[in-house]
Amino acid sequence: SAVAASMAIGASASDELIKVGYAQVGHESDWRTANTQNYQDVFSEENGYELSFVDCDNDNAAQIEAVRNFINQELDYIVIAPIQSAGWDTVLQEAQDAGIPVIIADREIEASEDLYDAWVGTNTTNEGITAGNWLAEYMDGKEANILVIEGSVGASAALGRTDGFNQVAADHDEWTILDSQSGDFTQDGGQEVMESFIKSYEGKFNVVVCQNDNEAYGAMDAMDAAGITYGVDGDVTLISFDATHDGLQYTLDGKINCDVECNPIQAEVVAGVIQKMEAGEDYDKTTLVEDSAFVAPGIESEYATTMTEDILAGRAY
Ligand code: GZL
Repeated sequence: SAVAASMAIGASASDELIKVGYAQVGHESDWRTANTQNYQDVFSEENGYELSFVDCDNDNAAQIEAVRNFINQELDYIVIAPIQSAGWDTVLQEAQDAGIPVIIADREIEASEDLYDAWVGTNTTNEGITAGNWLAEYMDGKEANILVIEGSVGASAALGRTDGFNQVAADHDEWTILDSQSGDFTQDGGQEVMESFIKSYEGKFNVVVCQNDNEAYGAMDAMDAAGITYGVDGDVTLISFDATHDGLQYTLDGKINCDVECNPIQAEVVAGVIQKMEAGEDYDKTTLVEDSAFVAPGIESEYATTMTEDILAGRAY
């Protein structure tokens, strides 16, 4: 069941503290670690919050259970970063019946908008489109035989990136997507899928798309072990998502050709919505957290910024 690290921060006079529950996806990636740290920094006692944080360990049933527990604890607000897009209607109705506002964060859900009060996150379909547009610019009409390591099955971040990239691929007859499998947004998953891809497609692929940086690290290990070169000086063009610190270091080093950003620093925005709810003020139902993209030195692009040491030094995560 869930790693219920219920860290109720703020013991003193907790009735003055705003009680917020955060049902977090898990601890699958560097992105997730940065997102968790951001929430723990923002929803601190000195900022007036008592945070109940549950790491749901990428387990959908456990996440639903965590939300039910927040309802039973009669928290003031519930924030959910949904592992899966589907299956939320029932527990969201329970939260609504209990009069507890719900903010969906990071990823999207398929439930009716009436069942939650606000959404804060990124547009992962646009991230997929950015990756596709960059590849089209970079390949400049050359043939691309593409392998895709997808994120967690059923996660909107994976569904969106796949959908966006495929929208662009549909315009390129010279592209073939040889295979597409889930690496579950983890480094081990990326390595296992890449090892399997190499067995089936060695010598037949020249592009690998990893739907997050940790999968890319695993894919790089697998390609290293097989003597396959990648990056700006390699045989394989490597695209990743998240633009975490290590991902951008690899991009700066030319090992990752293009890293599409997905910003995990979202807690301030969520706190802003909660403060407006507290004050009875109007708030935005939807807040999009902006993304960009980065490419290796030597690559000029209309869709991405060329990495420099200064950019890396200035990154928040
Ligand atoms: C994206 C986020 C994804 C990251 C992965 O918004 O949900 O989940 O891309 C993380 O690193 O696992």
